[in-house]
Amino acid sequence: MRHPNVPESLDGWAILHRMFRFDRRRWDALDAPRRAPVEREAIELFAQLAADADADLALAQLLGHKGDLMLTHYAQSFDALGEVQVRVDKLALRDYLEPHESYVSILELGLYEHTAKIHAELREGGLKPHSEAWNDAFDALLREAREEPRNAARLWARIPRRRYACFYPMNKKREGSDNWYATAYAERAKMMLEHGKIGRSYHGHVTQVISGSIGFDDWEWGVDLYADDPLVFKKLVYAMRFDEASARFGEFGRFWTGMQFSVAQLGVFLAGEASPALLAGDLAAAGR
Ligand code: 76R
Repeated sequence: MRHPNVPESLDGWAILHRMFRFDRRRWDALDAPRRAPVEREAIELFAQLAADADADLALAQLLGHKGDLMLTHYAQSFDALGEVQVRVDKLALRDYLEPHESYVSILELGLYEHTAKIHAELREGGLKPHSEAWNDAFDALLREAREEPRNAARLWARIPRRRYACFYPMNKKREGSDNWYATAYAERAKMMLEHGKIGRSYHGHVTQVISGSIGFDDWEWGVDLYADDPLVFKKLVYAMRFDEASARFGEFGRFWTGMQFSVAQLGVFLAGEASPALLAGDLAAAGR
């Protein structure tokens, strides 16, 4: 199970992003008494998911033609995500929401340094690599890391309630001398350390959620960024382009950018007469 080239990770929420097109013309053509129950039913489900201790849901109005509404779902397992997907699909509102894109991933905390340290400790402890005792010791150390309160809090953190959201998938390149997967562990670990340093200089200004999607979806990672000012995305992502891990190895998919809003504001989004807001209650619940 433990491959010497693979950095261990701690894994948390199963995540599903869904980007929909909203058929505003058809919605607008409905008269108010027909819109009301459709809206009420959707708000009820969304509010329930957003309040669930074992799940979370966030809504964002997307900018541009790549979709109008993004749902971000967190659940405890793929099975639970499947249930949530179907519950959303059974909403009457789905007659007006056309699926356009989606992304499946699992929240991860990368453990490059930790894994290297564990390797060294185990070697010093005289354990034979890949022996049963070696694997057991590895499991124990990872269990410890998982239970560390700071890590546990991040693995199961709620979706950050900050006004602006940006999502994009990415790969690490596999081309000639720029092949991430043919690069020595120690060198990758050094680049990730450097990456973390650049990232940390944005601490507080941005909340990033990295999720792994190798084996699940078309790209290798999903990157979610949340901030109170969209300019932070531009500055951070630009700075990261100079980081070796991105400059040499980063390959990016499409970017989705938009404004998060509260479930209670769904009616405002559907009516399209004002900008749906992220309400003070949601900001307070997220400790902001
Ligand atoms: O989790 C941590 O805070 C520890 C350090 C850290 C890891 C392990 C970290 C910190 N990241 C890690 C892993 Mn990151 N990150 C990205 C992108 O646009 C680009 O060029 C890349 C997209 C951004 C903007 C970003 C921001 N990070 C990863 C991984 C997994 C790679 C692997 O395992 O090989 C990817 C794909 C990735 C991509 N990163 C940070 C940030 C920020 C802002 C931080 C600091 C967080 C903070 O301390 O507040």
